[in-house]
Amino acid sequence: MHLEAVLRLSAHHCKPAGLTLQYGTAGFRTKAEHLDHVMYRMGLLAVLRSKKTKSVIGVMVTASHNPEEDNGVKLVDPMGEMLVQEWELHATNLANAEEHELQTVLTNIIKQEAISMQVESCVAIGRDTRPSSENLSLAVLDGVIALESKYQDYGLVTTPQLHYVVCCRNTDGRYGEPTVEGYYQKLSQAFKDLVEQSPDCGAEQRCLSIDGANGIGALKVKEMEEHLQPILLLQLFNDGSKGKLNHACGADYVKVQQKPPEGIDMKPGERCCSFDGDADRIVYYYKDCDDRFHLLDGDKIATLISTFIKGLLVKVDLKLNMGVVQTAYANGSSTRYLENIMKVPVYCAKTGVKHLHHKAQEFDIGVYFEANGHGTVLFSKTAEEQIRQLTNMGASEEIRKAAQMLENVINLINQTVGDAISDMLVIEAILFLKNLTVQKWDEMYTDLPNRQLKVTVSDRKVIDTTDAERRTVKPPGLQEKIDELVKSYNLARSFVRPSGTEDVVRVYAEADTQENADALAHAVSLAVY
Ligand code: NG1
Ligand code: ZN
Repeated sequence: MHLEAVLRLSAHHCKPAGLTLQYGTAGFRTKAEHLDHVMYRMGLLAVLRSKKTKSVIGVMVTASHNPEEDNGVKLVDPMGEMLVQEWELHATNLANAEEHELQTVLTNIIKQEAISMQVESCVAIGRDTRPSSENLSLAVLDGVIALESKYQDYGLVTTPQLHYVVCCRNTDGRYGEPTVEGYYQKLSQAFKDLVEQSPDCGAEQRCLSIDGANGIGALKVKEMEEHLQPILLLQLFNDGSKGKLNHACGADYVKVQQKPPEGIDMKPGERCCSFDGDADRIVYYYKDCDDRFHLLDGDKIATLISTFIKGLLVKVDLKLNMGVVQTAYANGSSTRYLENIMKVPVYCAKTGVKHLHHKAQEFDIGVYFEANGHGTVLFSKTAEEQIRQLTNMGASEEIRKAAQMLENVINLINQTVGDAISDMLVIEAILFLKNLTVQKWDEMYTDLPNRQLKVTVSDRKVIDTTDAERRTVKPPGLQEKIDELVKSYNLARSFVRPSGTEDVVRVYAEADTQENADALAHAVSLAVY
């Protein structure tokens, strides 16, 4: 193996001795100044992964909803999914190798994975709008160049757009044209086809206010806007021209703080939504006439979408099984509504999109959403084929129409990963078709009041969980304490888990009133501390 170029270029991206990081649910994520060497090495790893899979591999530079000073990097696998678990370990080993160990660690990965270095490779690179992202993506590029690989730099893109182009590149364009323009074309066409049959609605119903979190999503919505007119009239706030990325705005802020972002002009009853910093999450909200804030989070989105799809499935009379996948953070009311009223099976997965994605793949139609607004719908090959067949030769006009709508949903939803823009268009289309206001959608069920808190502890790893993170097994006695506290409240539920992206323990509690949810969360925090 000739790795001289790798070692020579690595001298420009030296690892600070002793610094260790872990490839977690969101890839690597930390302060931007600690990431240069990680980026270079992820460039190297992407090339190896590309050679191993004989496919284009994506590298996205972003830290999503985290503060502007942070950054991060994620690898995207051939079909646009997250990097496979076994390679997360390679990523961690490579990122943590001291300079003098780099050659050995790299050679070990090549050997262990039996990678033939002669195989061609190609890496697709994208980045968000953080000030640090451009230089960090150049460091990724250096790694790619060091291994003499082909690459394409897509520049400023949302995370889901990069997942989309990677999937297109590896499926000979069957998923779509592998460009950002191709993404706009595919989505806007599917959106228009889907809403074609909606009742004529007034201008008010066609207006949507978007909080772009001062990030890449804002930029891309501006680019896409003209494709959606005149059906959808978008008003963009926090477009990045003034404010700081994710600062007092964006989907995470709105969800965790349970209040509107700063910088948005909200009138009573108006439909608003917030993207996060890399536009893979979305939450909706509105203010009622009494100035009360109402949040429609990932659970409400999952409910809206699965109800709509289920309705169409009944019409086409296909025996396709549909399941909804949530995490422990899903509001208890949403789970009860889906199971008891909608009669849809619901599953709980561990936090982190890859866990939900894998579970959702077990169904013909798998709807998955994290409460924070990250999610999508997956259609199996069988489901897609059966639906497509009916669009050509449905037994009746009604069946053909319903099948056509399902096909439009398939084209509109970004099946590779949660996507704020794509999810927004699916939601908007359903609201148009069903002639639903945001208030009516909100009334599907009433969320139980809930509270999320963070607790800083000396070592969050002392907490170990089971049952999709709903119960702790370590430290001894903690679960018993939580059980005891939960007993003293009505409709209560609480759990704690170590965060995968921050050095904190997260506490979640829900109960019959906000005061009780707050009190329970507080009491559980003290038990953790
Ligand atoms: P952690 O920090 O492990 O809680 C957070 C989100 C996840 C997911 C990841 C990746 C919550 C409670 N957790 O994970 O849902 O989005 O970040 O970005 O929202
Ligand atoms: Zn994100």
